[in-house]
Amino acid sequence: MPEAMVATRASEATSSGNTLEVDVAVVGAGFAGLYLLHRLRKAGLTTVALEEAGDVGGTWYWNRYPGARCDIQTIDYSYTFDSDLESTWKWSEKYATQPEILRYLGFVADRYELRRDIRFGTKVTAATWDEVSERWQLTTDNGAPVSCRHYIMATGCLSAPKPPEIDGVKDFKGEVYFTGRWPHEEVKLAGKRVAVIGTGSSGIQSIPVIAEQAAQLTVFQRTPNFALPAHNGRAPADRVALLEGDRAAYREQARWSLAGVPWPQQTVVSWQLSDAERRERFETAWAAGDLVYILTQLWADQGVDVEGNAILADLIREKIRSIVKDPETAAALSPHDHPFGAKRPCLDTNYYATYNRANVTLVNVRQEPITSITATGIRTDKRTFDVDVIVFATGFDAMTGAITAVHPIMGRGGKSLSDVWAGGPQTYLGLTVAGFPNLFMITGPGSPSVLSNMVPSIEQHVDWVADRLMAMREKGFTTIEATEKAQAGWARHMADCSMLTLHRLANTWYTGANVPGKAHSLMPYTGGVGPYRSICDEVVGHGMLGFRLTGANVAAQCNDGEIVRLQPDVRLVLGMLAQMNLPPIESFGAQGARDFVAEFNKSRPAGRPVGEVVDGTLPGADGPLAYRLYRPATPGPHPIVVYFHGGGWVLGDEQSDDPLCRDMCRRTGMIFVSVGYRHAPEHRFPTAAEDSFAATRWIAEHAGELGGRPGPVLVAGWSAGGNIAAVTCQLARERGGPEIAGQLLVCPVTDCRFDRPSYNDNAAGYFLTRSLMYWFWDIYCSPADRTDPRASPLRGKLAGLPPAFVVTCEFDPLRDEGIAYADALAAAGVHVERLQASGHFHSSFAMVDVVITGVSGRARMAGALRRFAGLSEGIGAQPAPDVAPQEINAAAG
Ligand code: N01
Repeated sequence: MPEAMVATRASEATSSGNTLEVDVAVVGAGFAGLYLLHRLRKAGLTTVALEEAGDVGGTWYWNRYPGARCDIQTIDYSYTFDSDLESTWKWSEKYATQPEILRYLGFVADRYELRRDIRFGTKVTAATWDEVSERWQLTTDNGAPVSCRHYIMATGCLSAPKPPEIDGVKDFKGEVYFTGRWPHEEVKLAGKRVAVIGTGSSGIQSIPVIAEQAAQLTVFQRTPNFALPAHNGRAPADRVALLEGDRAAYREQARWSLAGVPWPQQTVVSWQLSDAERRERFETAWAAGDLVYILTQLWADQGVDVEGNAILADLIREKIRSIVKDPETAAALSPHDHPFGAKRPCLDTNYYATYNRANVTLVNVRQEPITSITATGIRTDKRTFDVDVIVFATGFDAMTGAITAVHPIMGRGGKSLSDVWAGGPQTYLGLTVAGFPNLFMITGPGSPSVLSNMVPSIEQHVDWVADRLMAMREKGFTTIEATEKAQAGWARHMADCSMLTLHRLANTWYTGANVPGKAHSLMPYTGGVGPYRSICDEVVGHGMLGFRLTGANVAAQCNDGEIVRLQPDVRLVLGMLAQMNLPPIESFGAQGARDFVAEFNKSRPAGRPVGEVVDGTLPGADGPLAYRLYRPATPGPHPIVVYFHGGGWVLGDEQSDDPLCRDMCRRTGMIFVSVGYRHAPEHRFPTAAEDSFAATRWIAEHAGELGGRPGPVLVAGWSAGGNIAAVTCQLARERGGPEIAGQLLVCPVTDCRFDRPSYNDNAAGYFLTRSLMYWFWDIYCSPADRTDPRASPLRGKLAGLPPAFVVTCEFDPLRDEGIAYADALAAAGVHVERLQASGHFHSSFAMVDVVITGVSGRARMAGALRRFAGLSEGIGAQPAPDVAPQEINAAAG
């Protein structure tokens, strides 16, 4: 049916006594509520929307403050479900004003005749799940109660204004306005003394406009925010051309992008660019006036790494200083307490320049706290400001407030949603909550919502929910409810995702920190719009994984489980590898596999800068061996870590784990010397082990010449390199040195047995396969030699070995032999520390800057190496700059 024809469908709600009976009740008539009404009507479900406001618009109905605009380009901030609608409506500006967006939503409501199913001026006062009828019973403050099979909160994320939390508001005799509840009639500010409290998006948009009207404007700022010039005007020709060139492709790209706007994934990292190149990229972004662009397109590490982020933050602060004439005011306006993007940045028109006006004063509330509001104005602990008008731009009880603050929602067993969420929101997919059957949320906590372009996210949610309701009806199911297990799995996945970005490092409304007493948790999903969409699709593909479905005349269905067990970035990497459909590495033969790996490594991000990289050769057991030395930028001499690369004794060389060696050199503040030991099949067992032992001895004896600290060395290795590191420790103990202070074994090969569960559980699909391991073993070592401790160190004598840090990954065939080695070392009295990395695969920690969630693990490895080296609190023992202290502690616990 053409979308426009849906309007003609009759709404067939029935009444039972005084109660309106519908299939679905929706709260809210903003972007989400309107599209829901349309989709559900199209599906033939009777629906009513209950809306507190007097008309459609949702957030755009209430937020009418001066200067209110959208800050995602409006061509992207539009419905996409009906191409006719898209071609009928033309936006007049790059960033539409609030009145224009409200007109658009009114136009949509008219076009699909949605108002006839909306009860305006109606607040739901309670929603209760009735176990007997399996329906939600709603009471309202206006009109008949409503009984519905499904209840959908389309209440938005930012619709419950936060109380100002400042004493004395009631005493103020002047005018008081809240940006989130701005009056519909004209507010006259001309000639008045106005105070604005708050410098988030609402404050930053309204301050320049208010400054032009008011006689005097005083801005009370608690936390400075990053703001970028919008450069509003007509929509940029290049974006419009892209959209109009292939509208369907443009929209589809947005749906699978990270932020819901079709920009490509940036791959160049900050340290690959010169200062001049970074500045040029920044100036382009500053001139573009596009939040999503600057947040995603400058360099790949800006949103995930504090150092990459700090470069950008410095450039923005430089801009602030160049615009604001008074240096003290410029300093007060410059944010230093959060990474750029971790708190919602703003888009402005003349915001910073406004502080050059003679009638504008900035009050830094951090230095001069507001103590009270009096009858005549605002008092700080230093001064009193008499004003005629106070504007509160103090924000919202975000995400959860929009749902729990609206009315009590009582689920199964009379449990209230507010109680269930007292410790922070728990959801499955951000769409549903265990214990609350047939309740859905659109853009709820746990969905990408506010970290995305809201409109495509809303469309995805609505489509997913509407499709589920239709599928349930077809199969005769009447209830749907998330399981506790699925919900707990989603919480874990959310926590994993929170490590991807820097949002966790700031106190913001994303984390609930803006509301006193609110539980602290990062509420929006940080894994991205496209990945989220694919997860929702997978839930369906796996037979509604994590949902229990029941119906009177059909057998109940519950495919319980967790939808994502991999770390989010591991999932992406493995998904990309699966799409490449590569032949098994072992099918290339040894040289072919080496060529393949060399080629593959070219596409990975470059390693980070260290103080110095030196290539050289050292005498091995049987001729010279190449090595690569990584020296920290800090003054030496540094302890030395002898490193052995991975590659199954067949592949790789002293340079092939370059990003990992650089990263660990930076984190530990130690020299890493990566040894180019010889490989099979040209040099089979025990060459790799003997070369590595000889190299370690030589490095220990020549530590001073290498610029290292004389004395014991440490060893480290990944995969087969972990095997070699473990063997080197055993040989050093047996052969009278060198002295080794500690060993770091990352996913090591420790034994020639293949019957441990991880060899079966993770036999295929996680890059390192069982058959590839068989191949490596066959090339390296004859079956007769495999039980030699130089091949299987688990079979060696373990007492008296240096302290060890053993890393194992959940989705690795080698997981259990690594754990077995750690167990055996501990049983032999060796000091052992472990990291059993859940959701990670064999290559997680080696894929530096691709698997971002490996950061905290590498920080722990570095901390262990420093301790083993006897170093006092230092780089590694302190939280790495990109890991919050509580995460280190949690990980260590
Ligand atoms: O709210 P906010 P907002 N004393 O929470 C300060 C979206 N939006 O309405 O940072 C003194 O960001 C508070 O200080 P601090 C957008 O997603 C979009 O501006 O908590 N100050 C902060 O400065 C945005 O992020 C558009 O220390 C107090 C400010 O008030 C979200 O809505 C436009 C205080 C609140 O900032 C919320 O924005 C507008 C107190 N007691 C909004 N309490 C678009 O353009 C709070 N503050 C699409």
